[in-house]
Amino acid sequence: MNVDQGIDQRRARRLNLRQDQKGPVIYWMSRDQRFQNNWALLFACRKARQLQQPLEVVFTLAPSFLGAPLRHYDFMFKGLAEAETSLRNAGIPMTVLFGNPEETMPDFVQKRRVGLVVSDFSPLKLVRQWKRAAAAEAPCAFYEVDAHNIVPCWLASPKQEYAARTIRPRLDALRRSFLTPFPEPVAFCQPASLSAPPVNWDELLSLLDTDHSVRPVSGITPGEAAAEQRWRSFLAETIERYDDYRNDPNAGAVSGLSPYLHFGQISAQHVAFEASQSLVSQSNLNAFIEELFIRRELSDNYCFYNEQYDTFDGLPAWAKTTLMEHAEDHRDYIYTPEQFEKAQTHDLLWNAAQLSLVETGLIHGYMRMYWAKKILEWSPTPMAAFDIAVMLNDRYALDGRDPNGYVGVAWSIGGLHDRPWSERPVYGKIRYMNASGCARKFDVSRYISTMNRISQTTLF
Ligand code: FO1
Repeated sequence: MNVDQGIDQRRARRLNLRQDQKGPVIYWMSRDQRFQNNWALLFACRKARQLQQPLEVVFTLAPSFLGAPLRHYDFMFKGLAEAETSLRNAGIPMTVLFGNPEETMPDFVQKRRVGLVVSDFSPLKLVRQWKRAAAAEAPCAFYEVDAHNIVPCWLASPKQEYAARTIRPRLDALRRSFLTPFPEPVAFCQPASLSAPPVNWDELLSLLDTDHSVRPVSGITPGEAAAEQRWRSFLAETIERYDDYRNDPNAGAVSGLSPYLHFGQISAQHVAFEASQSLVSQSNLNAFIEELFIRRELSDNYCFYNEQYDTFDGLPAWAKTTLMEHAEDHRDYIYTPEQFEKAQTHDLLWNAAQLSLVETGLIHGYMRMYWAKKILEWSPTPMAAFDIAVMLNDRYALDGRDPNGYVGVAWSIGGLHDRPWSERPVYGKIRYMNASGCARKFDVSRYISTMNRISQTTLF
């Protein structure tokens, strides 16, 4: 295993076959928007030291991104501003390029005579297209470093995995060599010229083509420091209740890290490593690592190997077959996307889940499954259900537009990574959930009144 200064070389792969050139080293930050515990930044820094070149960070801001509304840019920009400050304090300037990344990045590489580019890793096809175009045009070397997963996605498996049980042995086999602490961010390479003024985030916000009707959320503080704070309090006060209470949305027993993980404001590896070194009981550690490591990396695996991850067509064949066999079944209720969006169904529990999405940008993991399955039950077709669930999740959930979100919808509506269950109307053999099932697990009326109270407060 070739570990060079604490960085396992298997974390990086080449996106073109050109050599490193003489010129500044660029970390093209996209998914992992943080200073600490960032393999892509550490790899770029080591390269800069080797080549005796300055290191710069570039963020390419697209005019729009899969329909992301103001809520997400507000959260992301506050996190990026914090990362910019941390980088500046380490002598590393950060530049934001506004426009289509397929054009702005190649243009930057040319103009600045860049020596080599290091990008982080996202399996989303839009981001992969940006990098494919930029790497093809770049006259210099282009590396991709998976700073998001503990085991680099392309190493975990060479193909789409069927379920957690098939990827788990592969991830477990590599866990020992990849679930490590991070090398200290030693004094970063020679400070570059920090003459550039700080990024004007407010001006950038005004340039975006984004829907301002989905307002910023108030209940969660963005950024790397707040993410770490959230993690520390979860580890100190809550993780011991995780296994027993994680499916109870009233219990507040989940980490609340998913928006921070989505924007890369905290490292999953850092969280998993600290958890495994802590005194937490084995059952709680196993349950937490299953979600944070196995399930999350299974989601990246799905999106990486299945380009139809965001559509009904990407679903397993058995699931599409059974859902289509029941596509004509009678539906007791049918709602339009607007009725779903405005939480105007007959089901108070479902409406409460939708209200939590709209008002807080968060929905409890167990409730997201119930929420998506009822969209299947009350939509005219399974294809429509899939699209409505993805649209609402991406529009309101802070962790939307994320592999975890696409896989969550595909699991709930399309049996992805699940198995066939006993056949029933509309669902076919897709696993069924209902309100009485929820009532067996938690106090439904308490959840409903909590969410209604939240929506009252934020409405006025
Ligand atoms: N990443 C970028 O590199 N540029 C963007 O303009 C950008 C916008 C954006 C908006 C909403 C959102 O949820 C994520 C966004 N990302 C952006 C983050 C990044 O692309 C993430 O890697 C993926 O969303 C998740 O893999």
